[in-house]
Amino acid sequence: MTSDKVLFEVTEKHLNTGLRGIPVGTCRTSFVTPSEGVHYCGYPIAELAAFEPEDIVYLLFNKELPNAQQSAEIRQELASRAAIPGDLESVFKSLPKFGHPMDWLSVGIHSLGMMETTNNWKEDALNLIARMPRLMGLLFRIREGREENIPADDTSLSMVERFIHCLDLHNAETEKMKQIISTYLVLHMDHGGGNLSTFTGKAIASSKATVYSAMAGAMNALSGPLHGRANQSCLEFVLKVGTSDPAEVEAFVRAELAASRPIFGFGHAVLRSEDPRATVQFNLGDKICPEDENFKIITTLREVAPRVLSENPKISNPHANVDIASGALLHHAGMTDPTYYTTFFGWARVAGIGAQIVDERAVYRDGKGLPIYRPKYIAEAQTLRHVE
Ligand code: AMX
Repeated sequence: MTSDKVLFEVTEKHLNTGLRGIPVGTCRTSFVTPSEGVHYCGYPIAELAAFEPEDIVYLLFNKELPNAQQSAEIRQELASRAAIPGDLESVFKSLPKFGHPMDWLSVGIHSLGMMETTNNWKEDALNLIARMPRLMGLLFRIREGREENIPADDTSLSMVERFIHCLDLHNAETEKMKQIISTYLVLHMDHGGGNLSTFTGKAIASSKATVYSAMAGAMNALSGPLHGRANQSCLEFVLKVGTSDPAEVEAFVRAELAASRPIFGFGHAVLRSEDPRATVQFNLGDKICPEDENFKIITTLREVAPRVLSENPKISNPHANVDIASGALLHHAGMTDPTYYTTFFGWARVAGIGAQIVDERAVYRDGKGLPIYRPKYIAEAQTLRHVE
């Protein structure tokens, strides 16, 4: 894009608003619309939900869905890159167990970068994606103190199966867990170019820091309660509701609003209807765990909260967002500690952020990449007083 067409007129009122709504670039992997939510490479997310995560990695990097042979090849390729080139277990064993799992995730990714970088954007991005299942499995096991007898990685398995294999949970319903985590990963892999973690990752990479440094920074951005950690807060909220009785849920929602507390899992900055990613997860829950207590609570919330929130005309979207259902499903799958939930979000986003970093560093400007990010800040009066 090289024309002089005016896309947006920046006025003083746009300053100090966190770049909200100000166009800064283009995105080749995804966009979000108010009615259908996120689209990956042109496909509405609802059409992609049943694909395997490996196929969506292929889509984000190649901008087209794989055929059967390409699908087999990307699986093979990711498996061939999966071996962790150093002793990540020792790094994790040295971390404070009370540290938040997102901090562990960031340290883990940084550590992988210290163990090996190829200085090729795409190679590093794909290597990191391939190593995430093992990193996640080790993170869970070691932080929870289950450090002994960790099974060796089995690269004949899919990415999600490798994570579950590393957890080695006896009696767990692994088929359900696989379905829930696979769907979760596909739904969360990308969300346009300007969300904070993606933007942060691309900005760091623009200095030609490594994919690993950029991704660790992106994960730090994702860890905040206003960004990725909302999914942790959401399940904590559902546990606090504690009942699926519609009248009691309505009383709870009204009391939260009266106390100026948010109704987690509802509302969105862009969407103006229920997030299709929530719809997909509700449909999955209806199929695999309709009697789960938390699933019953969120099903009642889905009926009650939009009606109550609609009474406030300020609220642009009273409908369910992606975070309403993911926690209840992960909880059902045996992941009962919500402090880990954002790490799944981070795991998924490594694919989208990785693909966007590759585009910005190795595709745009005929392969030269974007220049280093440098938005303009305007000096305030007091900073100028000595030069006037
Ligand atoms: N509960 C209570 N108040 C809400 C609300 C909710 N679910 N959704 C919006 N509001 C309030 C806002 O706080 C804002 O109040 P203010 O004018 O006093 O600041 C007003 O309604 C207008 O907000 P908006 O334009 O409709 O939404 P927004 O873009 O400012 O915020 C969001 C979007 C998601 C932060 C907000 O809806 C919210 O806080 N939801 C609850 C928390 C939550 O579920 N977060 C996960 C978001 C996941 C995602 O998909 N991004």
